[in-house]
Amino acid sequence: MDYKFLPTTDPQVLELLRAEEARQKSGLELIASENYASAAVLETMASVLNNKYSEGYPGKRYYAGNEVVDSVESLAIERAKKLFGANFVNVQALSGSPANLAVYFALVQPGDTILGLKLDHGGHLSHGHPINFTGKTYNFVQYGVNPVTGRVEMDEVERLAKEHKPKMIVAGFSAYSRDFDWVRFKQIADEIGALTFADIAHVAGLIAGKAIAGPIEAGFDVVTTTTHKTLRGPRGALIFSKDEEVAKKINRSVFPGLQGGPHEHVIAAIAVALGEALQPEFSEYAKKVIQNAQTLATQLIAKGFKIISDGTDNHLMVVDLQNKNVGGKEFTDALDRAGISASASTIPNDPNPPMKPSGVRLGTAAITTRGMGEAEMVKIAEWIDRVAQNFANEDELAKIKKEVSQLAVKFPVPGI
Ligand code: DSN
Repeated sequence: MDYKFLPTTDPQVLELLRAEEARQKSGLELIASENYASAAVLETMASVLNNKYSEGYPGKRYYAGNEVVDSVESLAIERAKKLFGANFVNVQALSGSPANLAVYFALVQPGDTILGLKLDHGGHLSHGHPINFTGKTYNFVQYGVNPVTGRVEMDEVERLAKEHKPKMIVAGFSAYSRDFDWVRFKQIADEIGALTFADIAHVAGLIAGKAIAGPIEAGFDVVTTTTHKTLRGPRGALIFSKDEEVAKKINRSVFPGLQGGPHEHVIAAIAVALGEALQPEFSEYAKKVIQNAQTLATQLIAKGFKIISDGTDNHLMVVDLQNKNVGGKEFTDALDRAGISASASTIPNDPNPPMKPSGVRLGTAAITTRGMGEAEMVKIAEWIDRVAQNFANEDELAKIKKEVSQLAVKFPVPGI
């Protein structure tokens, strides 16, 4: 990236930025929640919009001088509505957890019963984990995956819904590789009069690219997403609402309920990313992400890796490492030393504690952005297998790191 002012203003920070650029260029990014924003998105975040306070919403601000900001935020809203086919959207939540918090704050009361997916079965902390604000504030009942199939069973969700009569059903995940049956979730919720809330942070780009179905078309009341995972934008969030009444409550919940001034430089960058996602090439990207994940999963299974649910319908997979005699943390540390970034992950009903989980989560959103395809997935599976067999062999890890770097530099990182 071209830095015009940092060389003189702050060479110390510049040096760190250059080191991170080198790391991103020479390594392989398999962290399922990460991606590379385009140069245009990065450039927009570095704009003068950073200088502006704009509490309120377009046309109704508490500070002067927001004519341009109003247009920026309205553009982001219109593009988000168009891309996802949504009726209402809030673009101000700072990221995924704050967006989810805004939904709960708007629509349920402390102590209300909510149904959500368990963290170690692929859910998110903000879907009711006992150590999270959500688990401490609301009465979460948690559904999980079937221990044999590794999939969410809708009959079990229905049973729990009818038994516990939650006020809200949360559908969504951060480590689950199969399609969610949004339509059935909505049917179950309608039968008991529950609100439907979907968290599509991981798969928003795949839904936007029409590679998989989404909850908005299934009629969910409210849907949140981050904007930086498969959607490939800056770090931010969107909250979609079906009805005006819900949308008003969400807006009040975000501001003044939980946040002050929105980050309009990020909102402008969200508009840019949404503009990119509205282009036909983005659909191709979304499909390719899934193809790559499926190729990687097939290759790993052929090498004896056990993937939860035996495959993937999206960009990610959770690998159960118990038959490889290496823990998730040990393995991701070894992958890191071989130039491959991944995140350790719990597996359903993990016998080990969260700090020493038994699995690893892998994703293909970032490597697909770099233009990698089937041949690279085959190679990556080979390296992952070699790391598993040599996780304590520093010479072999260094050798793999060199090979990884030789391949990675052939695929440019956007924005660098
Ligand atoms: N940190 C994100 C992830 O890795 O899935 C979720 O918050």
